[in-house]
Amino acid sequence: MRTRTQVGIVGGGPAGLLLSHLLAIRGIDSVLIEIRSREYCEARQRAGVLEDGSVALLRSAGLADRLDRQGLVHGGIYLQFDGQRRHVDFRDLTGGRTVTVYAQTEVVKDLIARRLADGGALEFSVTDTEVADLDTDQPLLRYTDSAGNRHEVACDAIAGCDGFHGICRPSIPAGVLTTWERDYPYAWLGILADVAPSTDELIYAHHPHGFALHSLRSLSTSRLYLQVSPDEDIGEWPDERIWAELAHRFELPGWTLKQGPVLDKSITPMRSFVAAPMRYGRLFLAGDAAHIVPPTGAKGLNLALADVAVLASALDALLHGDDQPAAVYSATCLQRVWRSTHFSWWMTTMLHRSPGADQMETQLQLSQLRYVVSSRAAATSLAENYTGFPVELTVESRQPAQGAR
Ligand code: RFL
Ligand code: PHB
Repeated sequence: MRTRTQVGIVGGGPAGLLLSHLLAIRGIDSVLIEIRSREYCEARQRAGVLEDGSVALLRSAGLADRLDRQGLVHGGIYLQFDGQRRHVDFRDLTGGRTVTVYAQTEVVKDLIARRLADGGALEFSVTDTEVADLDTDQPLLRYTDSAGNRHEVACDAIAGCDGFHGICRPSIPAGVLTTWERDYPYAWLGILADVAPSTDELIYAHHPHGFALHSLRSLSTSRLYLQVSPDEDIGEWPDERIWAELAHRFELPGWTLKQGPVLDKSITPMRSFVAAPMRYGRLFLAGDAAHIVPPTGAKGLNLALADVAVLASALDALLHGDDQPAAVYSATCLQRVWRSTHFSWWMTTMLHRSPGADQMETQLQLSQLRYVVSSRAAATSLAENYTGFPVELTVESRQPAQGAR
């Protein structure tokens, strides 16, 4: 089956879904394809923290009704180390900036519901995705739908929003991309638990046994993480062992960790990765397809949303004959990407214990943590990076140009 659209979007994660909406409000057609089922995408446990700028972006795109009702605004985090738990007050340090705890699963549900309500073309459970003719004005997107029909969609541009393991980045000819990569010698074991959080704001804990994070999903659901080895067998971690280790790493006199049924359990490797440029011909990469950060800085989802805010404007201009914003798309995004890559690396290396770490490494980490909680300048730097930088969004809709469809 041969069809046509303006923008072919590969991947139905936050980047691809938001892009399809931002294009639609500009009057631009898209077809979005996703290898997983809708149910799988809506249940996949991932991020939980939205920067101020991401919330403003979703709000200005008309997507924040439920986020504004159910999101939990947090004005800081706790850093725990050396037997103390210290608050970093974002509001005070940044002139009122905050983050919002609202799960990626909820962002994805809101985006899918809105695209379907608006008649958007979303195809779940596709197979054999291919992109071709990327260096022409008419790149092709091919896939097989869930009923087994093969499709070829002629596009004006393709957005590769298919995550780190997708097919878009590998479709770029060898030699075009420069990549930078760092694997960390640890992973996170994450649980979702049916229990009220034991804290009012997130706790990032440095501990001789390794890092631990207490996050949350709602006032009745907690999300907790433990640093483990990258080759850890999850079978070795029955719920009781997880709770005991969490209680140990968060231990503080007069404070107890509430425990409850574990609803989900998984291990995530930690990696920093950047590929540049984020464009080849008429293929534009966005989100995890182009870059990965370790989750310690809570940046991955926010970067994905910021990329597509820039991309939507760039594609709008491109389809109306103005190449300039598309020409600077990659450079514009990479500034934010590298800032978040550095911040995530910094948070990660300050808080995790490297296997075989010596006393020198531990003392350097503890000195840095003491500095962050005692110097207003150092705390402000953490707060400014954590709450994030503004995302530019120009949602002026244009009339489709002659022949643009
Ligand atoms: P996604 O979400 O990976 O979506 C890509 C989609 O593409 C599909 N796909 C394909 N579709 C069609 N054809 C193909 N050939 C395809 N190949 C793949 C996939 O099925 C998938 O649906 O990428 P996107 O949209 O760029 O979004 C990125 C975010 O998901 C990611 O950066 C964050 O989850 C990272 N992250 C966090 N980010 C934050 O901003 N704050 C956090 O608090 C935070 N915590 C986390 C995190 C990631 C974690 N894990 C599991 C990696 C915590 C964890 C534990
Ligand atoms: C989460 O809630 O999943 C979460 C929060 C903060 C992080 C990473 C993950 O830094």
